[in-house]
Amino acid sequence: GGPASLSRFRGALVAAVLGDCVGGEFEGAEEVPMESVLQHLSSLDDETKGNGILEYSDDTAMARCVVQSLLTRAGFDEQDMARRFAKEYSVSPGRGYGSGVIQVLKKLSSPQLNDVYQPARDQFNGRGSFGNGGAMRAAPFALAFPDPADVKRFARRGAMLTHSCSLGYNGAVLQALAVHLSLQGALDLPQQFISTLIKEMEEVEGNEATRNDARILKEAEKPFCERLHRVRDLMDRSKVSIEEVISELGNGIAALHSVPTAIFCVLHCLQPRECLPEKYGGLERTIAYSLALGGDTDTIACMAGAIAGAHYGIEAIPQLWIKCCEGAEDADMDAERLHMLYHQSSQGG
Ligand code: R7I
Ligand code: MG
Ligand code: MG
Repeated sequence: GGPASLSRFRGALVAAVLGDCVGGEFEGAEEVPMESVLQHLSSLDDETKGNGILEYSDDTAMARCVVQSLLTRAGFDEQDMARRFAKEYSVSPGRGYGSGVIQVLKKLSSPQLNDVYQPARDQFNGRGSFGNGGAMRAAPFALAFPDPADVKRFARRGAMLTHSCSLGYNGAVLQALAVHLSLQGALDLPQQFISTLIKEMEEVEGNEATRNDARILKEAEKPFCERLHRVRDLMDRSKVSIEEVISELGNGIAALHSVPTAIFCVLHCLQPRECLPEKYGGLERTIAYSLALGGDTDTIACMAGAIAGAHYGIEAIPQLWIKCCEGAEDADMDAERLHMLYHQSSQGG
């Protein structure tokens, strides 16, 4: 479809859920042989085995809260979103939440709370979390707001409800921007895509809060920019091993070690790759490759899935994969509603 077509919205939201559900199998594994990945994925295609449904984790649980809040409030409402996070956690605490963020979610359910951003600020001795929990649920912001300034602003504030460290919330901004660009068809020109992201993040990271956090955590002055330059270097190389990707970009639970990695997975899988089956299309390649990196596989596949799904559209997603994943059909319906909200806002202003 063309820029911001319904197919792209559906692809983004559904593939994010798939990445989370199929990625859960390998979360935390240090080494994941491609053979195991392909075996896992082909078991989804086997209808005779197919009564097992793969459950979604916190990544999708929180993204669903973001979606429902944006739709119900027809825009960003931090009180409403915070309430939904807290409620979701209290109803289903067993979705695999990060060990730190649980404290925030418990505090957010207190009726005495008057600043919904305060619990996040109290994390990790007042520095806030740099985990990827803000980024893993950032895609819906790109599907609700056509103006990139809104995408950045609201993705940041939505992430800050749990992640007040700039290395956490700037990861959410980067992920939302990547989905935004992909939705416009920007992945047709991969070099320009990565340059645009670098340019955007130069501005996003050009402030005192970022410099301060980066200094304390001993990172480059603009940590995400530096990682995106590494992504660009890896893109330009004809052969890259999984080990190199992991050592250059990471596969961990920090936003800095997973959002640029997810972006790389999408870029690397735009073309057929030797290590991946020929019958796979780009979307399937992206998911499979993300899982083969090991580490935080559900989250990296979820984020890569959202970006890739916005590029390839819903038609690229195997029907049988959708059937196996909890919440995938819901995501498809939500995507349609977000598509309407997005196009309403682009008319209204
Ligand atoms: O970021 P968060 O919501 O976790 C998301 C991850 C995804 O992989 C999900 O799929 C799920 O598995 O969890 O949760 P946080 O608890 O805020 O951060 C995750 C972890 O990152 C923490 O439990 C810490 O181990 C680490 N971390 C930090 N460690 C030291 N100092 C995050 N921030 C800090 C920090 O400032
Ligand atoms: Mg998870
Ligand atoms: Mg994870």
